[in-house]
Amino acid sequence: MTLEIDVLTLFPGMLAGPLDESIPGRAIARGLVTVRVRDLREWGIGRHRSVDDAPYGGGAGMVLRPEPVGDALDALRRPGSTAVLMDPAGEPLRQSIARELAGLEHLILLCPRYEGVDERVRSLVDRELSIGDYVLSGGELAALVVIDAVIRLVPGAIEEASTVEESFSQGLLEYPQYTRPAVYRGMGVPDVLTSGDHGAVARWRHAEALRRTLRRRPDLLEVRQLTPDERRVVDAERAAIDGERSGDHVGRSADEGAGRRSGVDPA
Ligand code: JCQ
Repeated sequence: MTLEIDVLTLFPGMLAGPLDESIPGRAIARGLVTVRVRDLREWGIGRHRSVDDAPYGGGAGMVLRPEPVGDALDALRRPGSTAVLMDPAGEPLRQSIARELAGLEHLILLCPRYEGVDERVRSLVDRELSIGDYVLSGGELAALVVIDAVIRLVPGAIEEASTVEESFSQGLLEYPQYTRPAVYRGMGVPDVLTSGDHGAVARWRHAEALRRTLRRRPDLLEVRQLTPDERRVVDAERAAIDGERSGDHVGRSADEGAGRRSGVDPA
């Protein structure tokens, strides 16, 4: 069972490099995944293979016409295909969506260019995905993000344990990791990690993941049912955070200065 991905783009050259490298490159070389990049202009209209036009009602820029997209999807679709439009107005990509897509047989990723797509294109696809609240010049980089997130979940692409243990599988941010040297620029390594007590290491890592998630992404904890042990860790950390805010706190916690302070984007 191999996952097939067709990418529809006006800039096929943007996809090749990243897919040749690292985990995607190896998964493709092993035949676990097939990625075909197709030039949308193959389905362009007329002698000039036109794919875009000015917006009805006026305004700046050009809009992707529906016919090339419709014809391309007609050519590539089969029973069991899922067509995805990359779009900042789409559903935000999450690990659970990547998991869903990794279980499909055939994925078609449509990469828009220009100021957007004719609204009727939306009726031609199965879902619309965003990779974040910013505008890209086109959908290619967004499609690469989807492909990367999906490929590493295909069985055999990476060591199974790494995707199971992974933070987002558990709905938490990652715990801190350390490697050699034991002291770097005066900064040591937590003693528990060199204690040889595997149970203590596992408990510490889980507590650190909870603390970090509370400080940096409290929204992730709101949608998570905590065990009594987890509750205790989170309550203690919340008390520590309150202490830091009330002013008597001196020094920096490990997570200070690295993440969001208010949750409001000042831009
Ligand atoms: C995806 N976050 C940003 C670019 C217009 C559908 O209209 C457009 C789509 C794109 C490509 O997608 C993104 C994106 N997630 O820019 C312009």
